[in-house]
Amino acid sequence: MIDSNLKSLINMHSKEYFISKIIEAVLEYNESMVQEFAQDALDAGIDPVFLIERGFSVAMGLVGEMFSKGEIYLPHVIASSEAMNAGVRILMPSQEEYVPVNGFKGTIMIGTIEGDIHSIGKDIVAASLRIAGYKVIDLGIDVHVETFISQAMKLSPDIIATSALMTITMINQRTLEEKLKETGIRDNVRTIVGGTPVTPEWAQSIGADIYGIDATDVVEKVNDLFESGNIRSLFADGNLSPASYVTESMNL
Ligand code: B12
Repeated sequence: MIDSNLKSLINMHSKEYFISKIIEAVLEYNESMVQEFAQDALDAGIDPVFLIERGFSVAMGLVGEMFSKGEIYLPHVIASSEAMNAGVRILMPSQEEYVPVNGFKGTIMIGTIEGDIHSIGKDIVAASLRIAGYKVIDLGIDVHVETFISQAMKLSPDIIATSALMTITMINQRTLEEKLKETGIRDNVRTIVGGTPVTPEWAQSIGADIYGIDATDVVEKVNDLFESGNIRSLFADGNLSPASYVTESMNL
């Protein structure tokens, strides 16, 4: 029988092995290799959120740096993000066929904020939240503040999460906070903000409830929120139909 120290040593090494292989395969834009290693890592019992954060996210961070330095070009960014998405699909049961045994822990509406088309970080956060047991309604990129408001009123998420990758688009996270207040639904929903230029100070200054630095951080904070029972729902008002709750992930 393998003693527990040896077991954790083996697990640690296989984790490092799979992480390095996943990063390598994404950097080589090799979708089938990415999928193969993602499946093998899952079979070896490695936590999918760990694989996303330490594997896919790190790989895409490297791609971002190389792109910024002019070492690679847009087609390479697209090819590596397609390889990442292929791997993430292996880790993540598709929302259509997947309902956790005990039901979803909650519903999170996510999108890249108005004016901003960066999708990679948002996709990583959305995938991690799905794997963690949340129903994720992904509104896509360049999501107008008005769309967040109208979809929130229709679909009653517990949380609205926005991604901003540019300083000029962060401003729209503030506009969203203001519009949520104006429309009278701010008290019934929690907000999360993230993305490279976003800071805890920014989150606090605009009145967002949570700042998330990355996918692991946001999953931890959202779990804490739900476990503490400190969550408000639009249903509490009794003026929104739970029937609207069944809509699946969407790309507008
Ligand atoms: C790839 C990329 C692109 C790709 C995007 C492809 C895609 N499908 O997303 C393309 C080429 C299309 C692009 C376009 C542009 N880009 Co660009 N892009 C990048 C780049 C190189 C990488 C971003 C990335 O994907 N990183 C990898 C992911 C994994 O990291 P991430 O996004 O930070 O996400 C993590 C965290 O931030 C966090 N997170 C992210 N979202 C959320 C949300 C929530 C709720 C939470 C909790 C956490 C969270 O968790 C994620 C996982 O850990 C960055 C530079 C860089 N090195 O960051 C520039 C960058 C963001 N781009 C920039 C610019 C200016 C542009 C353009 C305006 C360029 C142009 N002149 O046309 C356009 C944007 C047009 C528009 N209207 O949006 C600037 C922004 C500058 C600024 N601070 O304002 C940057 C910083 C480059 C630079 N140094 O100038 N870009």
